[in-house]
Amino acid sequence: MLKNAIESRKPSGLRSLFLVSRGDQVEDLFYMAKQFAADGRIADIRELGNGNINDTFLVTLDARTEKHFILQRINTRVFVNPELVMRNMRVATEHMRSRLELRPPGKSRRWEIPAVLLAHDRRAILHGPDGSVWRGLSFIEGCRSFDMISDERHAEEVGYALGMFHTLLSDLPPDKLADTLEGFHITPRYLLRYDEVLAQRGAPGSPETDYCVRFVNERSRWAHVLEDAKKKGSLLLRPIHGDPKVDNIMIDAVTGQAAGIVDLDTVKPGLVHYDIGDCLRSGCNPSGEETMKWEGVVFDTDICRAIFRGYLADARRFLTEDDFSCLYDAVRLIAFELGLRFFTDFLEGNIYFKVKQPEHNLVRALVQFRLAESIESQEAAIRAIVRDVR
Ligand code: GN1
Ligand code: MG
Repeated sequence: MLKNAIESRKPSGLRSLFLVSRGDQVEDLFYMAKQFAADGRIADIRELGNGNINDTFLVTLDARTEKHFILQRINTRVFVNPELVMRNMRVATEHMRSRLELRPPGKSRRWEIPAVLLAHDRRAILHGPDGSVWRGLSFIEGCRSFDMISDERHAEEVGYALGMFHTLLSDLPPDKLADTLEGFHITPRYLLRYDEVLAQRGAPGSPETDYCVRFVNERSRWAHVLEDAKKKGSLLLRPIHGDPKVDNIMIDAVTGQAAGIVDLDTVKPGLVHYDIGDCLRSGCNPSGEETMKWEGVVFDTDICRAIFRGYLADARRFLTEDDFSCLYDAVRLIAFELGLRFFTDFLEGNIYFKVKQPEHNLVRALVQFRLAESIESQEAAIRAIVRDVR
């Protein structure tokens, strides 16, 4: 895996461009990075985070001033219309920026919105020679993100960040955003796909896959809960983030406060419940979603309370009675849904999520199902938290 492109650069200097090779894909990272650098100079490029879809790099422009930006190769098998993704990103970020400007000066805490960078040719998307699709985004300086929540203060900041994000977009009509990923978070659609894949390919018989099949079967009727509420009109479409997991929340390294939320690919119309569920399922699992020890996975209700406390500080202003009544189901559902997506991808031969080994998606599914089970076993406690904090 590429960690530091400069370190592995050929010392001979004969090759002016660094080539990263992944399978038969050869990309010119430096060339792409230079398209977004004002004076064309790049000090360093490192792989950043562990996203399951896109490839993300942190580019250092000048080692002395530590100025960075983000370079990303967009996965066009998932985001088939990257132009539309960028358009949504522009609409959402411009709206949030104009809302931020209305805040009274001086009194507010730091909040940064990632900006889309234009390349030298003024385009927001560049195509590599092999058809790969690239973009540049601003980096929120002086911040870190974490795969797991460390304590209740961190949890409250994670919740605050999502509440801030929803609040800033709460007056953007959702139809100003395109649906860039059809079916995303529509659990019944994932169930249909799962049924098809299972019928076509079957599941390799093992205690783990048997557990997964049983787990999905026992919950397939209930899994319509949010879509049914949407159809009835009790839950409304709003602009959502789509992927507000813990490592997308940027924490200021000095103050420890949340300073922004990144990864705006899945900003689109949806239910805020998908976001709240995703934030809680990723934040309240102290083992992390990549643990191999899936049997020990539990949902931490202290962290859950702290995330809700942070989230509702702002968001309670726009949530309705019906919104509150579906929060427990949202938490349970998004853990179930992600497990279902991982399990389906495992059965299908790992074509959607990046994997490090063939059973990676199976283990990830087991983690999420175990988490969903832990959520179910603490239903009364989670409902009580929602009652207490609202
Ligand atoms: C994917 O690539 P990443 O990590 O930002 C996925 C999310 C999942 C997440 C699980 C577009 O996000 O929905 O919750 O993995 N994104 C997409 O880690 O499918
Ligand atoms: Mg993402």
